Amino acid sequence: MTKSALQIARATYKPKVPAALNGAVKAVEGEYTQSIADQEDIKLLFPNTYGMPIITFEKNTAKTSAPAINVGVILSGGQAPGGHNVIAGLFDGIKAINNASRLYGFILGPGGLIEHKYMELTAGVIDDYRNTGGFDMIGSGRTKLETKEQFDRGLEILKELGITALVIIGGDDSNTNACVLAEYYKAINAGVQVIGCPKTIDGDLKNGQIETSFGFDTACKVYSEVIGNIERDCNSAQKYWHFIKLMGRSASHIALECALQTQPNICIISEEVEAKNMSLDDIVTYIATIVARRAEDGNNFGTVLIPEGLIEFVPAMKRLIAELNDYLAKHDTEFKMIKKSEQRTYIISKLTKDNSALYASLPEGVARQLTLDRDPHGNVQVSLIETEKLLSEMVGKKLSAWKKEGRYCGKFSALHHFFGYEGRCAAPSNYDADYCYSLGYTASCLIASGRTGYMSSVRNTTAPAAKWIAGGIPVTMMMNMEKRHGEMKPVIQKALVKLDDAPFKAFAAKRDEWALTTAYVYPGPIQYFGPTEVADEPTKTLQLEQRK
Ligand code: FBP
Repeated sequence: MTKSALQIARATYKPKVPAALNGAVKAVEGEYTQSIADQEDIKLLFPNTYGMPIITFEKNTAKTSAPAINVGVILSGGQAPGGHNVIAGLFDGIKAINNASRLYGFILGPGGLIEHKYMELTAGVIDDYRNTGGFDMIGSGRTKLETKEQFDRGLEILKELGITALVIIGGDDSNTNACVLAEYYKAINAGVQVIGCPKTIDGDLKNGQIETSFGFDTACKVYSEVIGNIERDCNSAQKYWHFIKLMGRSASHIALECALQTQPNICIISEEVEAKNMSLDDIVTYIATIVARRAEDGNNFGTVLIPEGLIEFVPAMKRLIAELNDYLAKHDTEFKMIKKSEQRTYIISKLTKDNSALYASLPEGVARQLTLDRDPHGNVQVSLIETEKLLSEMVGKKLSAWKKEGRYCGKFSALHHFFGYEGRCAAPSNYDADYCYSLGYTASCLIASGRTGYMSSVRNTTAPAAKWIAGGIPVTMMMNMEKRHGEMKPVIQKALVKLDDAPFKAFAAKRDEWALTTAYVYPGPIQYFGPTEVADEPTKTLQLEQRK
């Protein structure tokens, strides 16, 4: 495999870890825990793994020895920078416990466990992937591990390979399922511990105990670099409005962090749109007003950041989508018989008054997407909707109307971008390389101390790495009951942007100024070497959240 000069240099990077992880550790038990809500229900569902204490690892001065262990590892869900370092940390950790320990990777996600597809991860394999982006060492997948049949089938291969601990690296759903698996294996005395690790670029797996999910730092830095480049281009030519959609599923953490890093003219935050009950027209008017005011100053250019999940947070759109889902589920055959050119008129005639009017106001392309692209559950795949084009088209229309009324006298020319996949497999920043390696190493410590149903946790990460705190959080502690597909289920609560938290407040305090002045910041590419303030800086989100 040919490697770039950076890859070769980067392979030698030794991730920084919490001081306690340099040598033998002891597990210190903290307070016994409760779930964040619905305690009685969750206790009933997790009789063997509920209420366990928080664990912190401290230096152990006593000499320790432990038998060799075989451990399995799974990468679950979307790629996030640093996954390979979690595996490297886990590998080094179990080897430090006993050099005869072995690590197996299940191929292409949880499906590999069910289908018994695996490979042994030896030092040779691991060394090739240290500090690299991607999940290609073993691949990832979105199969949900949730049924007893899957758990039993998985247990067959775990037994065959002598694996007594499984580490699942995933987001909120995968960690919820990891906890269900931990509970099940404990209940049947299977002799397999299950440990989770918080992964997702979306940044929505965080709470009082988990500071951030890995990958968020690198992905935001990659997007911010490119947004900064676009801003500079935009300010150089002064002729385009750039509409940039950013990945992140429902939550707007990525858009918010990128806004804090690059100071665009506009950034829409979905959670605020919902809280203020804003309509699509309100959002369009907000953007058009800023375009018009900048035009008055002779600035016919700008940048707009749009979170991927926005549409779902516009209450009126939510209602329209719900009615469309319902209607099309019941009248699918009839709808498919209608000529393409007449489908729009057909839908307009079938919806209730408000939804019909909203549907009629949507640009052709978006209206079609709302009726065509459905997932296996019959729902519109909102992430496929080109919100950036929808908004710019509607803003364009509004500005034309304002022009006729003499309220606007500028030029509006829009360009569109969607950044998502570009950042998910980037080589991890120093923060993610260190954080991920520490999470993996900590997972090995949790295994060695006999824990199951825990998520690996590394805290205090805005301090220098030596001061980071490694430990474990019982997954049940992060759970509450939520309705999923019509049924109440125990799940880890997804963290959306909170409007009363420091990151949003910092953005809200500045956005009017950024809208009218051109206050762009150009973060530049991620630096892997160099002064610590350049190479090791955590996200603005984390810094603001932890600034007491
Ligand atoms: P995870 O939540 O599994 O980490 O995935 C995050 C994500 O990148 C979202 O931001 C995005 O909406 C989704 O995955 C895209 O999914 P896919 O990789 O299946 O296209």
